[in-house]
Amino acid sequence: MTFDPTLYPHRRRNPLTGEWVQVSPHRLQRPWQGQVEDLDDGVRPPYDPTCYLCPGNERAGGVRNPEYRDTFVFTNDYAAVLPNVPPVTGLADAGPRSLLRAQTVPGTARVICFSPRHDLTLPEMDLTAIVRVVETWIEQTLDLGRDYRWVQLFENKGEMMGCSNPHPHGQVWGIDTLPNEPAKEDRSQWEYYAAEGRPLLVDYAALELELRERVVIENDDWLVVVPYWAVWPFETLLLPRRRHILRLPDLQEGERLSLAEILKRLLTRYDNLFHTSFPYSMGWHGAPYQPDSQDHWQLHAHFLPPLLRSATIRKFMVGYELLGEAQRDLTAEQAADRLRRLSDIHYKKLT
Ligand code: H2U
Ligand code: ZN
Repeated sequence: MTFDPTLYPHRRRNPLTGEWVQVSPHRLQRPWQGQVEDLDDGVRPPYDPTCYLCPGNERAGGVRNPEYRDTFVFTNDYAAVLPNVPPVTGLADAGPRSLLRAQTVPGTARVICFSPRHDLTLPEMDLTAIVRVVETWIEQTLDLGRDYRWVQLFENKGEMMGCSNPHPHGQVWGIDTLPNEPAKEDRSQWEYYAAEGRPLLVDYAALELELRERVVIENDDWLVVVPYWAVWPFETLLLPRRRHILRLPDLQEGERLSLAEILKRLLTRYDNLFHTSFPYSMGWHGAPYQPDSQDHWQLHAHFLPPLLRSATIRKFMVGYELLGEAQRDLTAEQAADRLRRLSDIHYKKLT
């Protein structure tokens, strides 16, 4: 027997987190009689008088949105983190009481409306409008990076991902500590940099460009791959193609434009995969704002979509995933191949 990754179960290691994922490609043929998600692909109006994100409408708490024309950012009316909180008291350094450990983390949570249009999503917006979203991400990173160590930009898209409103929007949180995922990535990138003298993700991008087994799309500045260690069926990683870039504000003007271009192409392919407005959580990871050198970091974005086989069948993270480790059926190479074969023209434009 010789090892064939498309036939035999195996584990792959995520070098960014140190975690392993179980890959079980032989399971792909199993029948599905479980949950089928409802489709939420109804046509929406460009303006919805009941939407709390549309221009001119009133939000919970009574504040009225301005008549904004491109992007609009406001402090979350139900912010999960707050700038001023008293320190936790009554902590013990040792003994059983030290098992009850807590910390206060000052933070700010904001909502970013991507467009005044209630009926659009990022892939359906034109390039100029997507560049404006990129610029807003940059402005927010600069602004919150002055006060906080970590700036987390993210978007939850689709009801399946718990998104509360179809109006195109994302969020940004500034917090004063590294959350779990960036903390793992910080450590792994630091260890690799210490051992190899080059940033982990700079080397990884070069390797994927050489192997070409998991590349989905690329342009002059950016690369999208299904990472070797992907957990979600159609998970992707968006990386600078060659240049070492610490954070979004370090992008040159041309890179902002090419970023908008590759985002539009990637998200269009996602929509085209199952002819649906593709749900996902996405987010940016860049170097933390801390005084010491952050050269081990490389800017990147994760796209984590739940869908597995159709617009209505999702991957569940349950059982073994929750209690053992993450598991997938389709290999990263097979997923990249599916995404690579799709068109850059949105399916809604073809009919
Ligand atoms: P989602 O990205 O998960 O859809 O969250 C949207 C946020 O919008 C959510 O965190 C906030 C919610 O607290 N929100 C407001 O700030 N004001 C409102 O009037 C309603 C929702
Ligand atoms: Zn709206």
